[in-house]
Amino acid sequence: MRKDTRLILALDETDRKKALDIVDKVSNYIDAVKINWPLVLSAGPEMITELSKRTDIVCDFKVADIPNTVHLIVENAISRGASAVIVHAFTGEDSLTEAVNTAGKDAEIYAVTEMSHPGGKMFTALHAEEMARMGVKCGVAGFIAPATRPERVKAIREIIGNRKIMSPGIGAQGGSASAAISAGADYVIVGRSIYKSEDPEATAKNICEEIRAIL
Ligand code: OMP
Repeated sequence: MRKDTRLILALDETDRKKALDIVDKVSNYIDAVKINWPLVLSAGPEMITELSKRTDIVCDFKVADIPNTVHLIVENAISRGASAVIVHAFTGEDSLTEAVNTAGKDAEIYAVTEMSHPGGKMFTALHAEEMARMGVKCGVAGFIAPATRPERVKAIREIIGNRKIMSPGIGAQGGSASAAISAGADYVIVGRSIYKSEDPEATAKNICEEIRAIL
């Protein structure tokens, strides 16, 4: 995946036409579109293929299952055009290794360490460093770490060397793009602040400028 603007659009807009329109408006300002269940369930998995013709697609299926099921989901997402797939790390080494092996050279696997919402502190945060070390051992391309707690992005960065970090939780969840990038994130993931904005293009542009100013 390219690393140019460092902004990834979380396209959780469930209206297919509106979703495509937003991507058109912000396409100059994003490195990739992240697709999660809301859009896939409302507009169908064909959206992965359709959008992959315009930009890189991160399939955020937060896969959390036994290795065989992980294999089937990751393989399907990649065959539809995903450049990266997000999986949970708490499922353990065998499931994570299966995701990495399934992706091979065709796509990247990102593992969730600590979730960005308040509930993320209850369980995921307690094992985030351990999951990051396991992810490195399993050969994942990168990790998801919370922009709502930049100090935790920094902690994960110290463990994972030059593997990548995508950081969600900007704007609607209270985090800041520049703080996440300063803490060591490669990309910020932004959803509602852009797709619910009156002017998605201007909002995306502002976030890019905020990031560029600190690089
Ligand atoms: P907004 O809060 O609307 O910017 O959206 C954030 C996006 O990132 C959503 O698609 C979430 O599902 C996703 N996300 C988190 O918010 N927190 C996490 O800890 C992990 C993710 C993710 O894996 O992308």
